[in-house]
Amino acid sequence: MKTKITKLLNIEYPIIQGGMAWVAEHNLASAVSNAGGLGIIGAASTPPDIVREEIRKCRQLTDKPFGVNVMLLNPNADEVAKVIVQEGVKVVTTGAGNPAKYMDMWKEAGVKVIPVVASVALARLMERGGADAVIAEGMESGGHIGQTTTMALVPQVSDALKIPVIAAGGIADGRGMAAALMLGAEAVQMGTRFVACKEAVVHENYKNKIIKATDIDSAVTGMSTGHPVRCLRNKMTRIYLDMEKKGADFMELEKLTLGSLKNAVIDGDVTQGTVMAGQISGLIGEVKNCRDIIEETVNEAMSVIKARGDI
Ligand code: TUI
Repeated sequence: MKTKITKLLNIEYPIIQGGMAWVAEHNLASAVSNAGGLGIIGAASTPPDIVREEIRKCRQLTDKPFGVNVMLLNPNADEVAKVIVQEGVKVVTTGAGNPAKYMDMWKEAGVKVIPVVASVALARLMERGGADAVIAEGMESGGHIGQTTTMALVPQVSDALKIPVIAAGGIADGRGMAAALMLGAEAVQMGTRFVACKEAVVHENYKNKIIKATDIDSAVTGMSTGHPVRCLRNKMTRIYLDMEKKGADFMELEKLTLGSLKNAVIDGDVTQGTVMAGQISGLIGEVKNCRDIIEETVNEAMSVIKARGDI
């Protein structure tokens, strides 16, 4: 399966792994890259020196291309942006903001820049600023989200841009991948699917919560604060949504989730912790290894595209 994205990134399959906070470390990123996709180290709020170590450890485990995701709400983002250049990382994805101020530095260093966008307006701005591709992420995704669905966002961003578009949000198998390609995408990014994978260094309670989830088990917290975050329903989301309904202020709500993603991912507290995951969790029924996820997704995408061609 060759697309503009496999050529741009020099990868075998047009599948990119989401840069999930606490989850996307060197073991997962190298496993995805070794299986022919693009693995991503999620810098999230990791200290810059640890990001540097993660990059070096990833390099020891793979000689294939991999990238780093910069979460732009992170106060350390300026330093992480420089570490990427210093370490010679070839691909960067960004999330939760506008990466314009880093664009010149990255382009001069020959880094391929792929911002996550949740609107056509930001996608256009990124293309004008020199982005090599964009990831159009729908609100089906886990974690920090925009307001538009993948189904509506991807064709509108594809029409608006000349650079390739990668679809994200609600994709976990070959049918989702095929649909994304039909909407104009040249690749897909999957997050939740790679959380429930063997190589992800994630507490088994977290993986099991995804495996057991149904279609209606996610909720969006933080609509009132301007930081909407999709996660699986639990005691934390019930209390959070109740407090939001009663008009709790931002700082009060923040206290409830301080350190709560780490508590869920590392310590396995999936009751009071934050279990970020997308709406597609209900489709994920088994923990699989990265290679099987990638190969099954690509094979299924190709076979459904062929089968539907006969309609
Ligand atoms: O970034 C993500 N997903 C994330 S980041 C994250 S870490 C976090 N932890 C606790 C609370 C909040 C965040 C967890 N999940 N996805 C990429 C993404 N970017 N989705 C949506 C956007 C986005 C939204 C608006 C990008 C840009 C934007 O507008 C920026 C602007 O300034 O115009």
